[in-house]
Amino acid sequence: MRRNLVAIALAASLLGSLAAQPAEAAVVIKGVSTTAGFKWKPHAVSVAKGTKVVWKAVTGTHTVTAWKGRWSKSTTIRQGTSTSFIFRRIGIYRFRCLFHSTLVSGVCRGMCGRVTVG
Ligand SMILES: [Cu+2]
Repeated sequence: MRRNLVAIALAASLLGSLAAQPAEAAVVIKGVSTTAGFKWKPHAVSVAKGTKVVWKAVTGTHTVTAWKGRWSKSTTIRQGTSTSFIFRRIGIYRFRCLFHSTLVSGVCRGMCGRVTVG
């Protein structure tokens, strides 16, 4: 009986600490126009597990399209709108804009980016 009470108290404190966690911190990657064409700024970010990454189309219309890593996403964002993804697993995730990048022999050029989750 006493053991059960300890287990219940432990579970309650664990739940309490989970509930006290703040919402996932967000990292913002912006789709912008540069003299070298449209780019993601920053084009590479390193984040902790559980981080929400937000892509915002500041200038132009873009897609956030996964092309490498264990994830699936292809979302079009019109100027002024955004999309997001919460990265819950360690890994390297590459994305690109289908309108403003090329993918040739596994090399992305143009509007390409990378999220490293560690
Ligand atoms: Cu684009």
